[in-house]
Amino acid sequence: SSVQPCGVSDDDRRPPVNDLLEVAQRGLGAKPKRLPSWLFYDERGSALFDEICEQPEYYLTRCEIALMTEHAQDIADTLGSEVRLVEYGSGNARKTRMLLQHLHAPVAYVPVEISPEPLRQSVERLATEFPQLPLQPLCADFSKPLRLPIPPRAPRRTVVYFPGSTIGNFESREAAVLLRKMRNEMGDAGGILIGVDLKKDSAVIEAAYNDRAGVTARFTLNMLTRLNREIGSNFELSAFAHRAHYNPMAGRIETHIVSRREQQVKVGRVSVPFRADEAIQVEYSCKYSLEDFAALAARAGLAVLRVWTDPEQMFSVQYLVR
Ligand code: AVJ
Repeated sequence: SSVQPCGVSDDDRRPPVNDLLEVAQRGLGAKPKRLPSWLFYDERGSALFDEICEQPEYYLTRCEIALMTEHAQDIADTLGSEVRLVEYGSGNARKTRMLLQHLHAPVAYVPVEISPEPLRQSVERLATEFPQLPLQPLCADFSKPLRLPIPPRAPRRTVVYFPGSTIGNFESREAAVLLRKMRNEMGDAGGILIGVDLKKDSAVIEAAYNDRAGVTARFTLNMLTRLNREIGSNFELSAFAHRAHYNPMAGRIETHIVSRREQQVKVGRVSVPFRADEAIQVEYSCKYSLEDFAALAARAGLAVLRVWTDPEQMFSVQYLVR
């Protein structure tokens, strides 16, 4: 229910103003300590995430790209012609190009991304690849109310594209709230095309978040590097560790930054005490069965119209409508 004050930024391509110091102090003052996962995605964090996607253990991206490749035509036909595509958390927009290549007479593409540099780069590349397609980038936090740009002509429908199983980063209550927000933005005739990671052997899931090359560990700890740079905190990187465990009861990976010893960290004027082995909770990655996800969609007033999945049911791409 937080309403964005109007006129905060005249230029919607600029990143939203977030008081990082306040966010960090609030999270580190909570019990247990936690920091929001969107803090991962500064420029280096976004690059590290791209590197995670190339790790052999991180099956999500490979599975989703395979699904998008195999079913591109069917998906485009399901979305129909003259679509305005709004992508939440577009990053490098790799899967999007596969979709855009097959869409019938798309009206506009609106990438919504909190990290300005990846947004700028992906728009630059898409502009050369799709010279006919109006691009309307929006640098914003997609969990806040969005002011979508006015489309160049009236679309037949607005489709929100939310790939990558990013929905998994939200606990079920927030996930339902976010889906309902998308439902409002897409309007009566619209739809949501969403990537959803599925429940499977927990060893396979855990390996995906503990790659051998240690890229995920670097990605996790980069959050502290970012805070040190942007708010002048003094986290000592070697005194913290990455930890990701699958919680089978909750059906999710729970990622923590763990203090290797008792220590104090300066965060602005505040000195934050850590016990040895004390953890900061930084990310959930929820996994769903197809039934679980249909129930979640229903809570948001949405129905699952189509599901595309692989024979092993590793991952799914789903189309939701009112
Ligand atoms: C981009 C949120 C889908 O949770 O799998 C990857 C982020 N974190 N490895 C995920 C992530 C650690 C990723 N999402």
